[in-house]
This record gives sequence, C-alpha cells and structure tokens, in this order.
Amino acid sequence: MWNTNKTWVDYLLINLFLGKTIGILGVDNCGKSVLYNFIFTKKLKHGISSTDTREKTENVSIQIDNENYKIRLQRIFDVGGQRQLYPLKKLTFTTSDCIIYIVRSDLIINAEMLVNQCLTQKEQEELNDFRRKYKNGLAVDFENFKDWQENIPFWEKVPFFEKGKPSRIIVVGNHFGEIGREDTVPNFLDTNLKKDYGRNFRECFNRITGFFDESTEMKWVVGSLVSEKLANQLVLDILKSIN
Ligand SMILES: Nc1nc2c(ncn2[C@@H]2O[C@H](COP(=O)(O)OP(=O)(O)O)[C@@H](O)[C@H]2O)c(=O)[nH]1
Ligand SMILES: [Mg+2]
Repeated sequence: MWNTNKTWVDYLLINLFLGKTIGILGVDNCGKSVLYNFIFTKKLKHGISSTDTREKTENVSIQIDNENYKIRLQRIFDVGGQRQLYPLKKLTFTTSDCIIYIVRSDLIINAEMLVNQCLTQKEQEELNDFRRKYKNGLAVDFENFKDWQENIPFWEKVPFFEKGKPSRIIVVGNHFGEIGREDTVPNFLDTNLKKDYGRNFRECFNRITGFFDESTEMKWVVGSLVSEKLANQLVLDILKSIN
C-alpha cells in the first residue's frame, strides 16, 4: 500500500518547485475519476457523476510501503474527458511533467484476450460500434497531443509555468469488467498474464494512435478497477512508473 502523509520537509521541497505536476487524461468514462479518488481515499467508489471541469489536489506526497523514495507532487489534475473541455485538456497537457493517460483497454485489445461473453448479434454489433467510436476518440486525443507538442512556439508559452509538453506519458490500460467480479477481467495478479496482456495492449494502442515522439518517455501499465485488490495493484504500478 501507500500513504499520503506529508511532513514539513515534503511541503518545503514541493514549494521549492521540487514537486512534479501530473495530469490524468483520457476519453470520457474510462475510469479517471474512480482512479483519482482511489489514490487519495483507498476506497473504490463507482458511479461518481461525470466531471465537466478540472479537479486538482496540491502539495501531495506519496510514500509506497517498502520503497524508500517519495513521490512529491506540486499538483495532480483530474480532467473531464468531454470534447468541449479541449482548452482544459490542452492546458493540462502542456503544463504537466507527466501525463497519466487512461485507456479502456477492453475496448481496444484483440478479441482473444477478452473474457468470454455470450452476446446476441445485435449486442455484438452495438459493442463493435461502441469500440469503433472509442478508438476514434483515442486517436483524436493523441493527434491533439502530437499537435500540441510540435506546434507551440516558445513565445506562446507562459513563462516558468508552461512546460510545452510532458516528459513522460504513462499509458494505463484499464480493463472494464463487472464491478466486484474479478472473474470478469483477466487475472492481473498473474505476472506472466499481465506481461502478455501488456504487450497486446501496447500493440493495439500503437496501431490506433500511431503516436511516436522520441523526446517523450512512454510507460505502460495494465490492470483493472473492478475490485479493491486489483485497484491497489493498478495504482501501485502507476505510482512506481511516476518515479
Ligand atoms: N462496469 C464497469 N464500470 C466501471 C469500471 N470502472 C469504472 N466504471 C464506471 O464507469 C463510470 C465512469 O468512470 P469515471 O471514473 O467517472 O470516468 P472518467 O470520465 O474517466 O472520470 C463510472 O460510473 C465508474 O463507476 C469497470 O471496470 N466496470
Ligand atoms: Mg471524471
């Protein structure tokens, strides 16, 4: 587990600009707010109403049990995913050191990695349509990222504040399942399976977004938020990728 207790040293270091700024982005309804809340409360709260603004927590210090480093954050943003929030997404992207980008991996990975479900033909068609739209939203986000990275001239950046682009993007594959039922998602506690799933996820993601930028470090994490046990594991993997 991890704890978010702060000491005065943490405050001091964060306020000396030694803390990172993190933004959580992703297409709407992919689990951003559930994850954001879980990091701070360790309670899995599903069904939170959708965010149409940007939430932030400032001066965050996170210590992972049995790891002797702290993650210190100046601020962490949870941004709503709707299209009309384009300006907020852009601002978040260009002012963060690190972006945690959440993907509904169950909507993009190859069918053979999906847990078997029996669907009628109509349901299957609806799902295919939903997957197509989702992939499109994903591609649009990363086209925007590419655009924002390449096309911001330095004189348009807010001095000392706007970094231009994040140095790291953590792409998080979040496999949706039935809440409370771990048997409806792959077993992410199995290291080998997680590795295979991760590889498949990365390939599918790359095919959809074609995102490539040498100066941005990409990290990959996969998991699920259907249970506290899996959410714990997912958050730990994300936190370790921040450092
Ligand atoms: N069925 C199902 N619903 C989920 C899962 N994870 C999150 N949700 C729900 O999906 C909705 C959108 O999640 P939210 O975190 O608000 O998405 P955001 O728009 O990215 O912030 C919420 O009602 C969540 O409870 C999952 O694994 N399975
Ligand atoms: Mg949200």
